[in-house]
Amino acid sequence: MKISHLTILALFGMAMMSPASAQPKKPNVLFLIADDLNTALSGFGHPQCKTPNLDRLAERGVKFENMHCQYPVCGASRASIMSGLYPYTNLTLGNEGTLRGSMPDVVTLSQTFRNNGYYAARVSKIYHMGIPFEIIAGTAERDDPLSWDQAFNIKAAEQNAPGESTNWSPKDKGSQSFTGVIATGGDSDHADGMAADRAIKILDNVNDKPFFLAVGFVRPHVPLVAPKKYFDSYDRDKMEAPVVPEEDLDDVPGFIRGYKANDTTYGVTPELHKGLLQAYYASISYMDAQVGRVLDALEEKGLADNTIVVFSSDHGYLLGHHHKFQKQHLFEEATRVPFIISVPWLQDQHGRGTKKITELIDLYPTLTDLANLPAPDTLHGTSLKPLLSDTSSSAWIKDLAFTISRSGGESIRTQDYRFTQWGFGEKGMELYDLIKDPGEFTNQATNPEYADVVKTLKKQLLGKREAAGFEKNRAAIQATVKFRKKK
Ligand SMILES: [Ca+2]
Repeated sequence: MKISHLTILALFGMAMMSPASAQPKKPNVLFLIADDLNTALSGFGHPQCKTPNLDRLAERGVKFENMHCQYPVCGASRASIMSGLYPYTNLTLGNEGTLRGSMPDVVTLSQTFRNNGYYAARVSKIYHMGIPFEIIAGTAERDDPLSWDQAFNIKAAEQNAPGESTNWSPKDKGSQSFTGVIATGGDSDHADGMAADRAIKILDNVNDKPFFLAVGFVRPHVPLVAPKKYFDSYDRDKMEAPVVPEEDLDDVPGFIRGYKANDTTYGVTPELHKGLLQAYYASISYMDAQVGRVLDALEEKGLADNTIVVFSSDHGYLLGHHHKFQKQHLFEEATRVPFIISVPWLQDQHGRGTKKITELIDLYPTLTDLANLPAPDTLHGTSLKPLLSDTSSSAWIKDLAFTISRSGGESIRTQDYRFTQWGFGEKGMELYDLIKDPGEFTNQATNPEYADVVKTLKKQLLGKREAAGFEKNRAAIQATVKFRKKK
């Protein structure tokens, strides 16, 4: 049969007109997660921190600007993401133990992909790893082997890397202090560069089998180690600390008031604060550059059009907000995380953001939905897919995010309020009116004008924790939660 020039031209024309990428039958997944990263991304409106590569990803994806973790500490949050379950059900309540140890039959996110013909691989920290110890040792003791076909640990010097080291929080002399290292050497001489190298090597070797590749970056978790050029991109003197009313903590329940407070735990002066922020942002920019290297590799290998890319963090982080630092708090800066999902064949909303309330447990059903895989019917989350096609979709009905923490802390975040209780309701409450007080500075829990709001939100919180598995597992939960000892 003779094919005419016209036919060829017509076929060529059709190929040119077809969308840049059609929905692949078995899309790949690249899941990137940073450690202890709050929403300090330039693409999320941060005025000082620079994240050009994540911003580039956001331009070809959707930003979730009201995404909250389920527990603002590494181990519990990661177990929640990977199981798709609230911590009250998966019983990973902190950094102790393993997900599989508390739920032997759990089918994790990547395990579902494995069970459906995917190659699943882990690079560095996906489940909890103690940082810096486990990077120095090259281990991942709380990993879940059933989640992966292959797993690669990273071994780096961390705070022992050569360079100029400073502890910006002199009252904390331990491994979780804000120690920054202006490191000598290049990207690949330190942990996140090594993780990117490994991820790129894996992408070099993927064959026809679809993949689920999870890459865990450990910055900006302390120690804040990054090559010098990333420190040089920030002028230390110009770093701006959060503006916090002096009396902010006066109305916080006494039970939790001093927890990780600057004056008792860190000793960060205004001058030291600038150095601390420079080190945190330098670590983010270093991590961001490694994300960029992996994204470039995806493009170069022709995999970008059929790979879903997700970027997030395990929880937020306080940097002097509320005169406190780090994690396990139940303020917005600790529960909220950056979240970007790029689906190449769903392009209409690319570059947009959504302020709809979403939770990290929504990731699991989203990815199985996008890949057309069967998900366990026990998952607690909801597929975000409607928001990927319409960022203001009325089909999205989730109206609160549920986050728990140490000391029986339980918090719900609605569009208008945050309501928190401590000691499972016995150690005080906080209510913040986010419309009038987005900084969460004035606790309205005992203000009579808000009595009805407290009543409604308390009822919602109790309903949510019941749905999350509280009553069923009450004894186990209360045994695991350590109350802060009164001094
Ligand atoms: Ca306050």
